[in-house]
Parts: sequence; structure tokens; C-alpha cells
Amino acid sequence: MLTSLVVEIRNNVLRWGADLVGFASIDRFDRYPPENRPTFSLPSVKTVIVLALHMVDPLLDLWLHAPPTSGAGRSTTGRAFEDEILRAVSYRLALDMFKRNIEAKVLPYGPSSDEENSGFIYLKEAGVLAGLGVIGKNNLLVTPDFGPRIRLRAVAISEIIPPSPIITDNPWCAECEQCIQACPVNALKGGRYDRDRCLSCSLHKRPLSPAAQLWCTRCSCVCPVGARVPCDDTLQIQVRSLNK
Ligand code: B12
Ligand code: SF4
Ligand code: SF4
Repeated sequence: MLTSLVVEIRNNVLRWGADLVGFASIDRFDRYPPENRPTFSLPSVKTVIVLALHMVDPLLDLWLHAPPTSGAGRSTTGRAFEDEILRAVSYRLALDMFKRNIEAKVLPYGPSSDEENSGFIYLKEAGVLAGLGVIGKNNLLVTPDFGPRIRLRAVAISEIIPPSPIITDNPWCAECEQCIQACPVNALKGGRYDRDRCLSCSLHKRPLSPAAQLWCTRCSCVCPVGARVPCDDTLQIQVRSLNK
């Protein structure tokens, strides 16, 4: 019964559009503050299902923002293409769980003042705990198949599912410093991620059209793990191929 549920969840989410899926038992989240544990959103949670979407093209990472005429300038509406895809897969999974009489909750993506949506979890760490990859020198979840070029979402469910084995070995970062060198603001120097430096980078929220903007993706783009195409986060590759 349990084995078939795992297989069905895996097959379904991959068919619906996710590229990776992993399972973390709830005890793996004991180290986090109560408000950053999945139990905050779903007290009956036994398993956290972590989904990843391969960022096969940086265009998937576009964020839509309010038009400049609204006075909102470059502020985002929080809508990103890839996140919409993962959100849809997550809600579909939650609905499928309800049909099987299993409680499910799509976990909040980020901090929120709204009580119902507060209690977000740290998705990179959730990815580690669900066996999807390791934290690289770029401070991101690096997966064997796609490197850090992924986006994450998580769904908590009330059913016990055998947890995925955690990857403990990181052979990739040992001899590499490409992300550290590529960071325009030295936010990864000394083996520690400097959030304020990262936030100061002018490549964040750079407008690509009146409706869309892109975050800096250098530390993700240059990583050789799982790289399929040469890194070009200026989007020249995509513009050229669209013009053909
Ligand atoms: C707020 C936020 C930001 C902020 C602040 C980032 C920060 N890390 O503080 C800003 C806007 C700067 C930002 C930038 C980016 N972000 Co961001 N961000 C988030 C968000 C919403 C919360 C992150 C958070 O607060 N984490 C908690 C803090 C404490 O973690 P941390 O300081 O980064 O790192 C800790 C861990 O790495 C941990 N750790 C280290 N080693 C190990 C080992 C193990 C075993 C474990 C368990 C933990 C662990 O220790 C570190 C210190 O506490 C998440 C979504 C989410 N809900 O998780 C996305 C998220 C982390 N961002 C993401 C991305 C892609 C980016 C950017 C590349 C920009 C972009 N294109 O969107 C850059 C990358 C910056 C970088 N190199 O880390 C992805 C990461 C995907 C991945 N492959 O890992 C996420 C998961 C969003 C998503 N939906 O997929 N981000
Ligand atoms: S670029 Fe190199 S050092 Fe950085 S995360 Fe990828 S493999 Fe590790
Ligand atoms: S997102 Fe850009 S600024 Fe931030 S750490 Fe990565 S390369 Fe540096």
C-alpha cells in the first residue's frame, strides 16, 4: 500500500511537471524554530514532499512586476513563471491527497503577516532533508542532475512515507570556486553567504521589459554540476534563438 503510494506520487508529480521529488520525515525538521517547521502549517504532518523544477532556461525565472505607470516602480507582484508551474503541481498533489483521505497542505513559500500563510519552511534545507542534493559553496541546493538550476516547493502530508536517503557527500565543490568568483558583489567569499552583499547586487530585479524582471542568477548559472548549456544570464542565447 505504502510502496504503491510512493510510486503513484512520484509518477504523478513528474507527469504534472515537476522534475525531481523527494520525501522527508517530519522528525528531520526538529532542528528548526517552531515557526519554520512544517507542523506550524499542518500539525498532523508526517512527511514533507519536496518538489523541484529544472530551470532549463533562465527565462523561466522571470518575475512579473507592476507597470511603471502604477507608481510601484520595480516592485514585484511575486509572480514568477517557474513558481506558478510548481504551485500548480503542488496544489494538484494536495488535491490528490484529499481524495485519498490524507491531510495535505502546500507549505508557504516565504514569510507572511497573514496568520494562515505564516510558518514558511526553508526550502533549500527541505531539499537536503528530502535527499534531493547538498548545499553548495553558492549557498544553494545543488542536485546531481540539474546542479543548482532548480526551484523548490513543498507539500506536507499526514501519511508516513519512507524517507529518501540524504546525500551526505559533496564531491563537486571540493576543487571548484566558480560561483565564488562569479559573484559580482563578493557575497560568497570566505565560505559564508553574505545576505546584505547579495541584496546590494544591481543585477537583482533588472528589468527586461515593462512587465518582467530577472534576479541575479550568477552563482547558479556558472555552476558546472548538471550544466546543459553555457552560462549566459544576460539572456543573449534566448534572444538569439527567439529571433531565428
Ligand atoms: C529570502 C530569500 C532570498 C533573499 C535572502 C536569501 C538568504 N539566503 O538569506 C534574497 C532575495 C537575497 C535571495 C537571493 C537568492 N535566492 Co532566494 N530565497 C529566499 C527564501 C524566500 C527564504 C530563504 C531563507 O530565508 N533561508 C533561511 C536562511 C537561514 O538560509 P541561508 O542563510 O540561505 O543558508 C543556510 C543554509 O544553507 C544552511 N546550511 C548550510 N549548509 C547546510 C547543510 C545542511 C545539511 C542543512 C540542513 C542546512 C545547511 O545554513 C545556512 C545559514 O543558516 C527562499 C524560499 C524558501 N522558502 O526557502 C528562496 C530561495 C532560497 N532562493 C532561491 C534562489 C534561486 C535565489 C537566487 C539565485 C536568486 C533568484 N534567481 O531567485 C539568489 C541566491 C542567493 C544565494 N546564493 O543564496 C531558491 C534556491 C534554489 C536552490 N537551488 O537552492 C529558493 C529556495 C526559492 C525557490 N522557490 O526555489 N533569496
Ligand atoms: S560552482 Fe563549483 S563550488 Fe560553486 S556550488 Fe557549483 S560545484 Fe560547488
Ligand atoms: S545571487 Fe548574485 S549577488 Fe547573490 S550570491 Fe549569487 S551571484 Fe552573488
